[in-house]
Amino acid sequence: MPAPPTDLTSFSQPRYAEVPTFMRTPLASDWSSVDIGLIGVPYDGRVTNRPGARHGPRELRNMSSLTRAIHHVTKVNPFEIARIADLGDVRFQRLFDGDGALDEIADFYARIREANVVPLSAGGDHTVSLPILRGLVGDGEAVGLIHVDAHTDTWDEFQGSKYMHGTPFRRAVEEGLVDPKRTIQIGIRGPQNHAEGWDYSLNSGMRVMFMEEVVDRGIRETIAEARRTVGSGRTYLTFDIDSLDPAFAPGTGTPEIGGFTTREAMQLLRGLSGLDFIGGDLVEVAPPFDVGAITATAGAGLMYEILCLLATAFKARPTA
Ligand SMILES: [Mn+2]
Repeated sequence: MPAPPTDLTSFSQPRYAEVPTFMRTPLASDWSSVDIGLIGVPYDGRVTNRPGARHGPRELRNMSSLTRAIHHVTKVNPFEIARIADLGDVRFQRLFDGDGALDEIADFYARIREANVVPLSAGGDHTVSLPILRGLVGDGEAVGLIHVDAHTDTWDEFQGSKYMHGTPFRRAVEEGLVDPKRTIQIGIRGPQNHAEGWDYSLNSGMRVMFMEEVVDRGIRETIAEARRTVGSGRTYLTFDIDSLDPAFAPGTGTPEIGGFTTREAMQLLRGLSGLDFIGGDLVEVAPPFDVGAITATAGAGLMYEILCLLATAFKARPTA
């Protein structure tokens, strides 16, 4: 019997073959030989509208089988720069136990930080970014944040809960994980029933670029504004797939018309190269509402763009 292939990044087997890990990277249980970890966070217990993002990681893994190595614009090959592996999913044992699932996510990412692994995560609903930041930042200095989304996700609460997918970045500021003055929210749009999310973002010092400003000034100036806002310090990147227009990402819980094209999103992400990213996530892909894997295909492609950013930042670090 032939031995199973151990080096799928060399594309030794057709891309539709074998078990679909993220981007066909090896599945690693030993994190000591991993620089960048691809991680699934299959949790969607805190959504206000359509659930389904719990199925995001599996479908993103599937569509990411199409990933190739060398970026066609920057010529960056993240797989040459860093040791990249699929670390599997965050495991849950307290899924229905209060905030147990969020604690389990935070514990997982605290171990990721201890292991010196740079995480690229696939949600899950946007709630998961809060426990990811808790684990990753811990008691350390607040990080900068680039947040691409249709919504600010800075509500105070919903139905009496402080922890749901409309609140993570308000909590992250309150908990000292994120520096609001080094935070930019890009692509915000759509009506709200209360202005409190927008108000909180602006009053806390975040730079909020509503979609109209992005359209008026263009992607290049949006990039410049993002780079200016976060500066040279440690920064986290969070990308909500509902920042894309529903034409490009129908499979999501809270679709909002008037969003980015996939090409604009790629250009935007590419323009952030060279910033000191400590990790990133792509959230809110909900396969039950997807059509012909449009959303998962976009999500997998954007994860590759983010991977290139993380690998470039990793390479620039003195410890790399
Ligand atoms: Mn969001």
